[in-house]
Amino acid sequence: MAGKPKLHYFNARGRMEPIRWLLAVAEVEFEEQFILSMADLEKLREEGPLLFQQVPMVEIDGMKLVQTRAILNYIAEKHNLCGKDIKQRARINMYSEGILDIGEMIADMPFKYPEAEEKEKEIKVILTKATGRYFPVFEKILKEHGEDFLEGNQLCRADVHLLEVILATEELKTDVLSEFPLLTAFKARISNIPAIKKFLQPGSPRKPPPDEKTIEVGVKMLVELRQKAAAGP
Ligand code: GSN
Repeated sequence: MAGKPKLHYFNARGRMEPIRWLLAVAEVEFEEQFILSMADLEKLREEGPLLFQQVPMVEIDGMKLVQTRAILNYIAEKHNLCGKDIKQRARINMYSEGILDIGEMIADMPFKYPEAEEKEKEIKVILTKATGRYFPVFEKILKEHGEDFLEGNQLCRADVHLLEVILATEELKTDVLSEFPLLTAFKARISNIPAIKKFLQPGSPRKPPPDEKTIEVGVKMLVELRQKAAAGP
């Protein structure tokens, strides 16, 4: 039997967090090897498994996978989280891609905009996009078909990604769902699925929002990465 998947990333949410969520929903236990310094990242790069010199990287089923969305696709397909036919899958992929786009904005924000003023501006941009562009789409979908899940009346990856982003957006503004009654009910319903309920409890592998120290280390690494990238391939 294959061992547990091993996740290589920083000790933070970032691009690995949706991967943690999907594995948790599929009830797959995993290990994490945290990258705590530039030296850790350099070591991993020298060892060769980072196809594009980037993380996340996940060791799973004898493969060393990179590219967040490719990793998510593999886990979702393996665990039947992407619908029953190619048309359902197409819609689930559309929803997932949109949700991941705003999710990445939220994950990047503390590191890309560490200064208070810039950060506040970016939070406003994110909240405007969440409530003006993304949430209305999903409120409408739920209203039109009247079902419990976004697609095919069963749990799919897009439901999981959407709950993750709703919770992350609420961390920026607690009443962000106030105009979205169906999303409010969706949040309660999906949060109550046993594997998700467990993942939302303290002590699970779910990461908290980055604290000051994590942001400081992350920003420093980003500066070093940019300098290295400018110096050569
Ligand atoms: O989604 C993906 O896996 C890729 N399209 C992007 C991965 C990425 O940008 N990884 C960063 C760290 S995670 N934070 O944003 C990374 O490894 N940057 C180093 C570099 O040289 O690009």
